Amino acid sequence: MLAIPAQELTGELPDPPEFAALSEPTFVSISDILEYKALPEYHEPDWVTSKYVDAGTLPPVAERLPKEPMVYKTGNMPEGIGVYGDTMRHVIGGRPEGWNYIGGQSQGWGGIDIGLSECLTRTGPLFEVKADELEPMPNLAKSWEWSEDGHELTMHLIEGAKWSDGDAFDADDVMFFWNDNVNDPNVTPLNNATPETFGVGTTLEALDPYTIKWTFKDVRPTQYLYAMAYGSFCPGPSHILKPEHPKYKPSNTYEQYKNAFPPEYMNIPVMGAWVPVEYRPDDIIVMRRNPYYWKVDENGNQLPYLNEMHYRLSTWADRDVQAVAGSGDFSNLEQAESYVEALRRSAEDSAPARLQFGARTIGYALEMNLSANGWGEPDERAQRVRELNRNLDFRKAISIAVDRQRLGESLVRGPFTAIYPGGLYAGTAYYDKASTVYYPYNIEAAGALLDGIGLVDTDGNGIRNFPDGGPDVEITVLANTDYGTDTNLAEGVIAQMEPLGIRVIANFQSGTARDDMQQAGQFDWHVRRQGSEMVSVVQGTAQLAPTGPRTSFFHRGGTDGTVDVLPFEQELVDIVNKFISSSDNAERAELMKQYQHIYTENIYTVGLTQYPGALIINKRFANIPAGAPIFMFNWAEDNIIRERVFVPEDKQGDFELHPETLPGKPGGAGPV
Ligand code: BQZ
Repeated sequence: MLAIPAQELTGELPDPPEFAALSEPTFVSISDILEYKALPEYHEPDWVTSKYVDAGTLPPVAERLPKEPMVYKTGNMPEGIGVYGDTMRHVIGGRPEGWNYIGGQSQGWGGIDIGLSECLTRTGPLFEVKADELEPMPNLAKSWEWSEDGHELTMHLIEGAKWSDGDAFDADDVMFFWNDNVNDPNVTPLNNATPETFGVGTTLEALDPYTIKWTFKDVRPTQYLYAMAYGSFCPGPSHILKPEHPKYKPSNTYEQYKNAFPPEYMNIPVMGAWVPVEYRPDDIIVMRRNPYYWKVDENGNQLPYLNEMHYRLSTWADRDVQAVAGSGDFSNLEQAESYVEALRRSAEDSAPARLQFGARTIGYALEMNLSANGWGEPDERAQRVRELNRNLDFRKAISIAVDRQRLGESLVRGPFTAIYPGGLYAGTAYYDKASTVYYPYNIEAAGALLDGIGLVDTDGNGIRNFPDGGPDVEITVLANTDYGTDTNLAEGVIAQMEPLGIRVIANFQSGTARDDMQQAGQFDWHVRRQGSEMVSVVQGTAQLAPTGPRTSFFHRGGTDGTVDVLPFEQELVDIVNKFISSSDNAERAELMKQYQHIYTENIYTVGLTQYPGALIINKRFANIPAGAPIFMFNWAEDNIIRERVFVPEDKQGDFELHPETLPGKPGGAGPV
């Protein structure tokens, strides 16, 4: 068979169906949202004063705050200054592995780690920042300046802030995170906090307890300020973690360090607004207000307004159900199968929750393991599959055997889903349709391509064989059983490969196991919900290409530590590195057009479907920013700035499980 010329396989990418998204945010400057300054007086909930300060077990609030706390400006708060009280009842599908986030443990997602882990900068709320002023917000780093030659970035940490147990936050915490977690090859912090995430050859040093200095190879790589936000630069409590780290406690293994603070360990010190004080397996995590939280409103009220946070340990689908029903308070509606019912219930006047759709920022792709030099220690079968994955004609055949329209409609009918060819999402800042190559559904041409590379059914059992009378082509597909959408789409891919004569076998795993298998490279194919790098580009940028041995989700370093990138991948790496080192917006936009063209022309991943998410929040809450997307630079748990959210007194529920209590001592039994 003559190879079918490429131009016959490409086609016009249909525009996504019109979808009336949510109300647009009011675009502001970062200085409209917050500033750092000393206020003449500070306040706290009355019961904190009467039960703790007056009893002498807690210093007065002014002594618990930094010299210049972060001050949220009233003008940016939709309902203004709030009142104390009530709880936000989250429902999540994950489960806590333990509290050592920087050691690589998940707390179950769903906003727990986002609430605990304060990071050098913050990007979630950037959805409402003017496009021409876009840069990460200050957070633990309150200001920074570049050196004349642009290679050095000096950052000033907030001074006098404390962990929730009263221990000082300072550069020791930052350097422990950087030296003994990010740069210790035996530690794998969560969310891709790897050295190359901050640029190969980048160094960091502490100049004094509140000043750190980055030194970069590139000139003014402002891009790295995004990597200093949540998930990749959120220091942990070094006074608690360091004593368990093998470098300081040689009798400990790295596994023992990672697992030194199991879910039962209560009151882990945090910089976030709430501290875990109760854990009931498969039931609930309860968190109480951090009495040292370093943020206030313009009247000097120490935040958060909400005294308590719940994380019901259930399923992600149940999160939607409970938020719509009113027994839960929050959900990111992201599994399209439940859209119609959620919309119907929320349209009723008596509906307890507001449901607001955003842009199409949820998307799924089929990622093929492209490593042929040992990542994940493949056996002979898996190695053969990887060689196939690295063959463009094979990826083309798989891509044009996928009927994306039908896949999307299998989740939900209506104007929600759109054909997704892979790469940057339509409708986002750096997307350019003209740069996007699309290979429409063409099952006949798919078969011809496979014939052309020698995959034919030599033993007549309906499954194509590897060349020279090899075994049947059998491929496993990894998917996350925590989400019905993940496994439904994977089942759809399995079914659509049958007429092509490729046997795909389900390898469906729960969230933590799935995350571990992906990190370890133990998969052939993976149906994965794409990250913020495909939505914003500036968040998670290092994940856009194998810019280092541990940055890509589907192509990492092999047994010799190097990534055996394909030629087009090297082009993507070069483009991403240029993007990161450029501060010229026109050049960055042009680079992303090149990226999108090379990515989609080479079918770097097989895009499947994309659709909008919807934020569901109980109507009693105030200060929910208009137009908050469930996912853009980060998830809505960060975007809505929960520490400013409050419930007006006349609407407060009686949901607090530990009213008028505060976190106890680290490792202690719970709230006191
Ligand atoms: C949102 C998010 C907050 C992780 C997780 C989970 C993990 C992935 C991803 C989402 C959950 C919710 O997403 O689905 O709506 O609440 O937690 O962190 O899918 O398995 O590893 O990347 O963020």
